[in-house]
Amino acid sequence: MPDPIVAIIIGSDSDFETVREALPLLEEFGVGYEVEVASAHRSPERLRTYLSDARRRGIKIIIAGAGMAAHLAGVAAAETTLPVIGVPIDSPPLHGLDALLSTVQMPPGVPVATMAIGRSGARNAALFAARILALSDPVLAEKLVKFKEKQAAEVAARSERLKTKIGG
Ligand code: RP5
Repeated sequence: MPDPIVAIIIGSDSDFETVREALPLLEEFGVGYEVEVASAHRSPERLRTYLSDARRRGIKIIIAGAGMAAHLAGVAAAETTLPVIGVPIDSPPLHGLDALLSTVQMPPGVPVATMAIGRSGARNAALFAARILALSDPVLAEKLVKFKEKQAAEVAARSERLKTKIGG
């Protein structure tokens, strides 16, 4: 695997089932990543220490996934100047609406690019990270063009399959 340039931090190992959706996409694009559990609430010192040398270690983008009163992405954006992409995790009992509002409603001056709740958000976080990195990586930019083409072809194939199924 290439050296990590995307750091995926999660508030709990219970968040991993959701954010793992990002991993195959990052691998498909050849983007190195690392995964770290560090909670803004339960282990603030550990989180601060991890973030303090992230840029020096070569990390370019942080994806932060957390549930409930999710402050992980916001704290990451407060502690670094790296771009932070937030993924609200759909934990019970509010199924992610709590995490969405906690992640998206940042005060002016501390930006978090907030994705959709749950697995869709995790996938889009990987794609969004790849788009940022592709600004200075033409090979990656070409991979993103191919990805879009493949995705569009899949929609057409699904349409054909559906027509065959319903005889339309
Ligand atoms: C948040 O609390 C975590 O991000 C997780 O989504 C949620 C529940 O954590 P666990 O009780 O499963 O460790 O901090």
